[in-house]
Amino acid sequence: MTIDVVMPARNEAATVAGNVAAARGCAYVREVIVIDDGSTDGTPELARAAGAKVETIDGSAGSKAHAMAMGVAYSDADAFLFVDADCLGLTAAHLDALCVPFLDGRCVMSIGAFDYGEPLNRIVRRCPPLSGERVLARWVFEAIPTEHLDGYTIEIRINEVVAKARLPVAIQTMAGVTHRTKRDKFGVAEGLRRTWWMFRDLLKLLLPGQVRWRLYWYYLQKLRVLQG
Ligand SMILES: Nc1nc2c(ncn2[C@@H]2O[C@H](COP(=O)(O)OP(=O)(O)O)[C@@H](O)[C@H]2O)c(=O)[nH]1
Ligand SMILES: [Mg+2]
Repeated sequence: MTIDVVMPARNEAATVAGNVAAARGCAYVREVIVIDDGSTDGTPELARAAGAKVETIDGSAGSKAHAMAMGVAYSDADAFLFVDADCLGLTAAHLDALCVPFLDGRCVMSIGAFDYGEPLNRIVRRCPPLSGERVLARWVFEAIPTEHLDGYTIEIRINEVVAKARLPVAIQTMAGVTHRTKRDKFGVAEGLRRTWWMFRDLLKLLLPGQVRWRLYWYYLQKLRVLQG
């Protein structure tokens, strides 16, 4: 079973090298592929210097979802470990721990949640997971219809494929891991605006004809929460 890391990155100069290093240190990873998309801050150069293979998308209609699809298309791996380029505190040990239940065959997708502290983590582990840090079989990603590859909703679309097939997912909190928030990256006003856009896109998924509510029930029934 080969696993490649796909790391979508747009203007993540502050954190990309550290996350590439963590990904390269993961014992189960073959290659780290960074998909850059119009970065203007040296992100691709920093990623390459840290040992990643870097592909740059030349297109203005990009999104994180399209970058992920591009990474999958570039690679012939059996499975993908998606890692955001803006994580803080992420180490190879966190990624090893994500891969183990997946490689053991305990789940078709293994997710790492950010550490919000207890008791919040217990709740977060049971919410519809939005975390970008996850390892999954190639077929899961390829089962997402092309028209569902869109911005901030990609994680929910991945969940949808797995829940529809009634397959188990494992989730664990990655101790000490968070990310640079939109506020950190863009300042208060622009950060709030972008956070609103994200929630707006996610709320649209609740409209009729989008993601069915009952899939969350199927997801919960098959969920393996590794830390209780
Ligand atoms: N290549 C590419 N990466 C993107 C794009 N949008 C976001 N990303 C990356 O995807 C990851 C998650 O995006 P982020 O904005 O942090 O989303 P959030 O964690 O939900 O706030 C980060 O590594 C971003 O740099 C994009 O349009 N193209
Ligand atoms: Mg982020």
